[in-house]
Amino acid sequence: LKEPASRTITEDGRLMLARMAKEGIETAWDRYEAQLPHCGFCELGLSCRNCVMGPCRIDPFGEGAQKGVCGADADIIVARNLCRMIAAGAASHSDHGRDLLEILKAVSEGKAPGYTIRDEAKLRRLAAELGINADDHGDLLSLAGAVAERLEEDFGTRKKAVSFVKRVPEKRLALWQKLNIVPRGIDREVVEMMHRTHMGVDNDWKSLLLHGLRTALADGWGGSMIATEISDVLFGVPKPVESSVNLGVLKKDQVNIVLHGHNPLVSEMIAQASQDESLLELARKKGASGINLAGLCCTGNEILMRRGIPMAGNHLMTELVLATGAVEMMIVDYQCIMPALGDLARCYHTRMISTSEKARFPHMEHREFHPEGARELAYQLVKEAVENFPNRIAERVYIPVEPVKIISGFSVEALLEAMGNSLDPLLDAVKNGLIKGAVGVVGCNNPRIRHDFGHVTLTGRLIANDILVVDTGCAAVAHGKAGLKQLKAAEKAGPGLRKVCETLSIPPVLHVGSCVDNIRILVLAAALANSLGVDISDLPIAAAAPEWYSEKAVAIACYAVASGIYTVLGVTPPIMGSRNIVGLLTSGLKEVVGATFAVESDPERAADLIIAHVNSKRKALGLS
Ligand code: SF4
Ligand code: WCC
Ligand code: FE2
Repeated sequence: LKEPASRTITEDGRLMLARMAKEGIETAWDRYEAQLPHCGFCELGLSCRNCVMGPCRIDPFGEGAQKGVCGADADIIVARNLCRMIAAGAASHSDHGRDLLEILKAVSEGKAPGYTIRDEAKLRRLAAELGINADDHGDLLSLAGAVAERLEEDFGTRKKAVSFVKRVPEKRLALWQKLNIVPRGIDREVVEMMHRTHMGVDNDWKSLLLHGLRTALADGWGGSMIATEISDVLFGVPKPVESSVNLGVLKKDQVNIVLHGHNPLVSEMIAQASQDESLLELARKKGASGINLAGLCCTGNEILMRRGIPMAGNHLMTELVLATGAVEMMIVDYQCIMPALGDLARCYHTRMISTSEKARFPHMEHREFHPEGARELAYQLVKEAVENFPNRIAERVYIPVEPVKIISGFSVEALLEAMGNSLDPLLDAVKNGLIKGAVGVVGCNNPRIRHDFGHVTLTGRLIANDILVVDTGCAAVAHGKAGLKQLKAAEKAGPGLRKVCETLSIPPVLHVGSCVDNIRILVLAAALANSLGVDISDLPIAAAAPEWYSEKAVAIACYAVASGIYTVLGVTPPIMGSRNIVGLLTSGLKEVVGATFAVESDPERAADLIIAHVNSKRKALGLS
């Protein structure tokens, strides 16, 4: 029985793990340990199963086989494997973006009752940016249809570049043009990557990796950007909002519905239904004092950012939430939903509902959402959750902590508004050294790293050194639980950052959203670079993913670096089998795209790397 404190730094996590161990309920940590030791070939990226002449493995010690059956060496195999991870990550974010466009299209055709254009101003800004003349469209719905169609074209093969490369600073775009890595079509780059990595196609590790960057850029400046922008149109641009986080957001006396996954399409409908007076009345009849929604992972981030719906936890907390015994229903869409959840829920009264045509899970009930019937289905599901309340076994309910308060909702638009609709206050603070720089701390949890330790330690060090932190995804939840998203967290910041936070009434760690919302950081970085007339790689900024696990995180890290942002990974990607590739990614890329990766599992040392990087960029800009 592993000591819970060695697995997580969080109080709710520790208490719940202890309880689950006592009840003999298995978690991701237990399954992780059952997998040890990991396969060394796979960890180094040296195994290939791209065809059935293999699988093949390269001996890292140089004694056994140095080539696969086809003749691929370590460099080719490592590059192909990494590139396929990028393609899968880019595909995931981008397919999520496409689903939003389909809803926007359905709204414009009147085929999605319940959904609407909640942010007309943003739709009009986007239309203008895309060169769509609003005067050609009599009404808003027709304009929405035109925007959806224009962005749907970004997925195809007929364009020279995806629409949002317009936002890329001039120098950066010129660099991409020179390298021939301007993303053309989102699907095109992903498909081309699958093609190139087939046996007998691209066997130059450098050319593979360059297309890897292009594929990642098709995500960052394509699919993810579409996902965020269209979510803002459909559900509103986030504004600062107060909420709370950790297992304590579940309520003993209410019907608890937990929303997990990534796409706000389902959760927004559930949020509407949960306010229905007849359902609230039904809840009271069943003995509950209300209907309480809570989020997990990025679906949680989406509804937290826009509606202030509390957040129950991040990736490694998703099983632990069920073990509270207080969840009437968990509704999932897709991505980062462990297939273990359905089985675990069978120990409790919890109903588990999957909703996406493309995502099914063992021991879940499949209730598919489509735009036409989404509102009715949401109503029905909330009703069934309420009806499940009397089945809760009161003696098994365990909600071990009180929630922690947070402030969320810092879209770029909201940040600008807080600064009087100008970037100047931020630029001035950077110039006069009150703020040394800014870092995006993002990404997942991973049982290889003590849960939330990487995020909280790194971020604590950064803000203490007057570096503003913006966060997304599961990192944001970790920071929230650690109290870093409150105004009083400014006390933990260095004197300069503290002053800025107090002047603007913002916390030192700003929540900018879900994982697709990492593009908000790109948009902000591009705007800062443009107003200084420099490239993104000249800014005193960086990114870090201290506890990443997913293919999506690889795509994000690659588009960050290709956009000129130095990125520190806390978990080693499977590339160590190729000295050439490690060299390129951690140093050679500097000459190519003006930024590199670093791998550092110790968050204290990661902080040192980032602080040194920020200071060197300041010096180059002539700032002290
Ligand atoms: Fe082996 Fe080459 Fe086939 Fe990979 S592609 S499994 S290295 S033969
Ligand atoms: Ni984004 Fe990582 Fe969380 Fe999943 S929800 S676990 S990709 S950070
Ligand atoms: Fe996510």
